[in-house]
Amino acid sequence: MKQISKILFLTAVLSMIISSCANVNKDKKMTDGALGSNAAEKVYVAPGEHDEFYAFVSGGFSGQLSVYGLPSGRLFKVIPVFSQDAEKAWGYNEETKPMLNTSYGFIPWDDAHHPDISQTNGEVDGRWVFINGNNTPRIAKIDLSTFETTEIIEVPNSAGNHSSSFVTENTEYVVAGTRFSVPVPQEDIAIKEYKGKFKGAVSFISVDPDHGNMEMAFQILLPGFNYDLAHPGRGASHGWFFFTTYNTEEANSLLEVNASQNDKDFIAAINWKKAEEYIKQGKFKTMPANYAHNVYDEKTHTATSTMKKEVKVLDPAECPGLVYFLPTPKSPHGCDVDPSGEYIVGNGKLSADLTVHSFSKMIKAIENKQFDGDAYGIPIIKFEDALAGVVSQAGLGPLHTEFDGKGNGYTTFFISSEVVKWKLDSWEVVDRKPTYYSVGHLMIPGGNSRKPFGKYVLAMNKITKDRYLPTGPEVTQSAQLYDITGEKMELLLDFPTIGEPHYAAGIAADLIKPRSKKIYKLEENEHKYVVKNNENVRVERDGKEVHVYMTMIRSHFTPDNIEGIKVGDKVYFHITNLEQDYDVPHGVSMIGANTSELLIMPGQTETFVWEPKQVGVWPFYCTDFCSALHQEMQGYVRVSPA
Ligand code: CUK
Ligand code: CUA
Repeated sequence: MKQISKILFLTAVLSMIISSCANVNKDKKMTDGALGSNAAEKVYVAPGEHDEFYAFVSGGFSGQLSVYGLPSGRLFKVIPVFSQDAEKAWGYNEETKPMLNTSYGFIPWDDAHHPDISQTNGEVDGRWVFINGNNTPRIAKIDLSTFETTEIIEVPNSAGNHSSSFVTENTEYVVAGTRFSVPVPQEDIAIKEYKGKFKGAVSFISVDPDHGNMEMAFQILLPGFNYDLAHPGRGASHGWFFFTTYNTEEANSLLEVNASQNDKDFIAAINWKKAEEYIKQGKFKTMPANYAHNVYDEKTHTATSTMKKEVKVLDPAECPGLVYFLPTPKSPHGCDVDPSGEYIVGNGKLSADLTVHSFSKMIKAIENKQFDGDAYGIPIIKFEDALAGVVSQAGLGPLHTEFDGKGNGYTTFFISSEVVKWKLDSWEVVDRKPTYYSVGHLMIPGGNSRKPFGKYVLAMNKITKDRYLPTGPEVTQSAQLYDITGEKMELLLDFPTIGEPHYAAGIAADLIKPRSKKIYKLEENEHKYVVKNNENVRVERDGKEVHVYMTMIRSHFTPDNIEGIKVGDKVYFHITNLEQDYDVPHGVSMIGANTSELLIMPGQTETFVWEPKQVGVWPFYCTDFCSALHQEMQGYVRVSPA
């Protein structure tokens, strides 16, 4: 009986999807009419003026993070994180290659989903933004004084690093979770042995409050469910972390009949302060684990990769009070905590309702030991005992919720393609607006914190269809900006995004701007191959290896005529940009070098490798139009027979 109603429900869902695609043109007319007359004025940022907010939008399968201004939707920068980027030589030059090292070798790609900005006292502080790589599990940190990726840590015992990267309210930890449970440690076993044998791990990566240095503090080994999304507690619930799960059936094949049988899956509530106590008491196991920890050092302008060998692991069955399960209907996806920390919203993606759990009721139920059995020794709290309320019949296919700090929640509905505004405490729906089309995440700047800037919501859509000029079979994905200052939301703007925008993090520009207009000081440059003036430029040979110590300044290279290079040599060009003015980079590129060009910032040193294959005289030149004499910025290398 349960099976049949499940199948009927899915059929209904599928027909909704099909009909929503068929309604594309009808919907479009609706939006044209629905656009407020002063929408243009509200997003217009006059030439020379600055946007009010930064938005960091994940690039999904592009592996990058892009930086937009809001409300204008202007794209400022694409930060390469889990990708090679020819524009910045990221992953091409000798300095940054180690950043993409993993226990599987050099992996210059990943699938980046969830950025989250560091917080102090529960408010976004604009120091760092973290983002997860899903595929080869990693967490990266981007320094918001340089907008460069400065640290990447691999996550062992994990696969499909999806419920990541979210920070606690003083950035004590950035947290990662596994989507795919796997054998831990990995072993060669039959896949149908999944149930009971496969495990999920959630990872608490500590962040040093002064310098941001990350470290794998500990992992908690959980039953073999899929840990999909996560959110930290805040305020009263600070010290807890919440993860949605699906496939609590522990099916090894997620055909609908296998994995969606249970009417309710769980939100795992993890008491990480308790975990810290258990770690202090030595209640952990040390497990062997291979994972890379890569750090970019600003002084030496160079990354180093270290391979780590073990990790501390806690087992909830041996640590009472560490983990509880909150039953949550219909395969929950998003897991969102409101600014007060009292409400935990679980969005069942096969549901029309949102389930809101109460943190204080959960604590009471724990104190009174009102449990409904356990799963692998983890107590299950009775659904009704922690329930705060239900936002019912709100739409179809709820995914994610954000908050405006004024008592409202905003939830995306993928299947019915809309953003729905509802009231905390009364749980009534007060507004809904269509998205174009099939929205995934949404973002209110500061929406993950105790103090959201409740002015705009940005919806990130999975399907674009007819919204832009067509560009062949591949159509750009898009974001849409809504004004949420009034009772009703108002659609203001569409803008295209890069890759697939899964999630974004936003912050008032004033919290970042003052620190980010920095330059690298030449006198502080400790690169191994720096030259700080033209007296020290030179070419040094060590067997077949040649090191060229070169400088660049408007508008010439020194030296610019290099001889004595032979076919079969491996030539390292170490080039220092001697400029000390803001915004005067120079580029360099060499014919036949497959290492991309280098774009070198004032005061910085970078290195590329060239392995000449043919005798002759070969030019190199500056790739960045730097002065009226940019076209004069060139040189030659003479290559003689071996
Ligand atoms: S997401 Cu990663 S599948 Cu809803 Cu956070 Cu798009
Ligand atoms: Cu330097 Cu163009």
